[in-house]
Amino acid sequence: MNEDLARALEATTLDEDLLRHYSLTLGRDDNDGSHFYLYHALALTVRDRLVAQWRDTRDTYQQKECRSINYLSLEFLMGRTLNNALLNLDLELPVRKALQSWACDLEAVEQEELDAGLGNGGLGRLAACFLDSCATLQLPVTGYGLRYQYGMFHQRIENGYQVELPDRWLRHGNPWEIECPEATRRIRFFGYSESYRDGNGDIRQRWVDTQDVLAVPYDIPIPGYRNGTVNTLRLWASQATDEFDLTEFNAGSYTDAVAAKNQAEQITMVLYPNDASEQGKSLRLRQQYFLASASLQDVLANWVATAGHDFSNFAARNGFQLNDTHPTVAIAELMRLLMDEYRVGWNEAWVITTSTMAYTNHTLLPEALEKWSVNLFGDMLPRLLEIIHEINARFLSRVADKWPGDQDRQARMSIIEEGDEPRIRMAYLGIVGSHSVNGVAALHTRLLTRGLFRDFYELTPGKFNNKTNGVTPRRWLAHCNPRLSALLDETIGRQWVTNMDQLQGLVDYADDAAFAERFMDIKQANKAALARLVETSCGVGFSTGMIFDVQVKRIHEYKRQLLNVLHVILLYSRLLHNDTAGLHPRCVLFGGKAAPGYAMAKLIIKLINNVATVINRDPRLRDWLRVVFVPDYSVTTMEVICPGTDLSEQISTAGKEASGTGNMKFMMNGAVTIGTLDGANIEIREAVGEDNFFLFGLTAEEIETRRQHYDPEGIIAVDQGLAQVMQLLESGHFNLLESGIFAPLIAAIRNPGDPWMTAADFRSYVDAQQRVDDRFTDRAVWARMSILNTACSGRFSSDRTISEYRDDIWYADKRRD
Ligand code: 26W
Repeated sequence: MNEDLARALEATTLDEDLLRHYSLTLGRDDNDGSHFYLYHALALTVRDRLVAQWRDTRDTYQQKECRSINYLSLEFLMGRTLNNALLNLDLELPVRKALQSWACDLEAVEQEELDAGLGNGGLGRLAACFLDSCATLQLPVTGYGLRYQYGMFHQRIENGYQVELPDRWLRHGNPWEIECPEATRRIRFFGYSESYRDGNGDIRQRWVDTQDVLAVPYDIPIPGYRNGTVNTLRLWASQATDEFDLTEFNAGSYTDAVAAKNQAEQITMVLYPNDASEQGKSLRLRQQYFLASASLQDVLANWVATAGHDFSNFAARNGFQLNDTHPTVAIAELMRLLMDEYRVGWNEAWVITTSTMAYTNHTLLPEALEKWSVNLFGDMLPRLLEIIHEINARFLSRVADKWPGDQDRQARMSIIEEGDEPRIRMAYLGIVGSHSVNGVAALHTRLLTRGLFRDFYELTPGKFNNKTNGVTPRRWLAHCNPRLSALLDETIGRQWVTNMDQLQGLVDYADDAAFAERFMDIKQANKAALARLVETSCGVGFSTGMIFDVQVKRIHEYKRQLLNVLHVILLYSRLLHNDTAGLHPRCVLFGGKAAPGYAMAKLIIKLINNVATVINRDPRLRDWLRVVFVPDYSVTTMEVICPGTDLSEQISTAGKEASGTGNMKFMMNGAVTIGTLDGANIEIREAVGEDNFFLFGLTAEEIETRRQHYDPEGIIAVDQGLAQVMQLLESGHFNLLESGIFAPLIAAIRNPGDPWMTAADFRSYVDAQQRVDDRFTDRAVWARMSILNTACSGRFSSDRTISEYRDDIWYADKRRD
């Protein structure tokens, strides 16, 4: 960076810059003290400092000629930016000082920022954590996503039901983004593919008579932790072209023509709020192709600008990580661009594609596996369909070579699923077109290679690998839990922020009474902060002496919020009978959004709220049990929730949760997990030791065996507690004014075909909860477990995960096939 610029941006000029942005950039009176404009002025002040480092980072990467990785994702669940930027740039203290003269505290200013909620849940937040780790590890990784006008909907609860409200997060502008119109790309849709003879007499394909849309990039800086590196998140916005409506202009219908622009600008209007169920909507395919094509054109244009049309080194210098199947159309699009736009032959294009693409799978649920109707796909992307057919034909001949005559296997492995309505299996396209396929936790990867992707594993075992998820310790410990952070700094030094293995040093303090006391005081203060959030958002008082028992995540049957509710009802019933033997008082907190079209998930929310109402209004239970559903769960609310949690609920049916990442955030902040042997829970338990984890439930294998003769009626008949719970539910006790509304939930529990087997794990869950009460009652015992959870959470830093992507996938010398 040039020295004058560097000096100008030092923290000492912060006051002046803040005032300048407030009064000049934003044109406000410097004494009106608006928190809103102060937030904007502060964001611009901080952004100036990021921009300066941004250029340096680009120069450094260019000089080093390193391999650039492009992380393609339909979701980036970023949350707020200001707090994270202040932490990573080490600007918190100077900013606090600068704000003194405005008679305003930083926390109040931070509240002005709306979350960038451009994601549904785990997959989107993982992408955000990964960007933080890549910048911190100084890896040249660019995030590519969509600039949705409307992010994840806001949730309100009315009469216990979820109501969705639009999230117009850009309504006041976004001070963190920089528009780059000079890098606008043109995206084609519809039309048809034709062959023609080019100037050299070669027969080639071209895609003509298309309807085009422009992709305009907006860049957001991603700072590493105090290392001068600033990476980029590039989000594309759709914009109509001008010629788009030429014919209508000429016909004189000016207003109709302008109105028609809407169509094009629809593409990036809204994030699809479906977590784990695929709906086959054509607008969604348009989003996927729009992202894939714009991002690939961007990378190729940059390549051609320096290397010309020589692609021999392209794969050595570029890689793409596909976040689930959502952007896998990129595989066919890269083939098209190389062949049709840059005259590369099929074989060379295929080598380039397969050695640059890598695919991450995030779910085993069949309903989440994307399959696009061949008809719909062929209408919208005719040239890409041709390419996919060709990829498939060549692939199936490889399958035939390996297993001659095995027709079944060919049909099973075909990228095109045959049937009345043939469909493209996007996961298979992802596997065939990539050099690496990974799952997100050890169990998940094993289930992929033994189950869902078994045939592919048998064909190319070297492609498959595991990358257990992680979360960034900057946001999920240093920022969200400043009290604990300070204690860690004092006890083991500050290195842990970028080297989480250092937390192991806390093991020595697990039995140190004085340390435990301080650790627990911090938990107490964080519980008080969480109690304030609960009071403001739900009007229910949480007392910090009680166990804070928390389940926050998307609402889904497989995650079994229902099992948690059944336990709450059991406690309620015991308390009504004055049966308090061995019980410790509890506050049970739920939070999470249901996909708007997912009726069962919405009904689970209603049940939680109705049960909460009955319990919270009963004065006899006041000191024993409180239940809330915190509305509008988000990244920002999690930042208050996880530091104040004692017990982390990770209770999915074994084999269904690919990894989970909330489980890791809770663990870092000293919560103890009650959980099944599912996803990363298994690795969490291994890391912390079985004594410091409340295990229950059937294993993934046992679930599959039990399924064949699952008999919930039999289970209920012999389990008094469960019978009592079902009796209360079925009597209408929680829905006196709304007769019968919970019938579908009751039927699901009693159904021998219940895929989530809630009743099967009930008794084991209740027993584990009893062990929680026993342990919690002894403060020293709980403190020890809690400290050990933080101490052993190092493995779940996304820095560890990203180092593995770097070593095994992005910079592995040997490309796999
Ligand atoms: C096409 C509809 C759709 C939308 C989102 C299908 C599937 C998804 C995602 C795969 C759902 C998701 O977020 N999966 C979660 O990914 C996390 C990060 O790897 C894991 O920790 C969670 O276990 C997994 O459910």
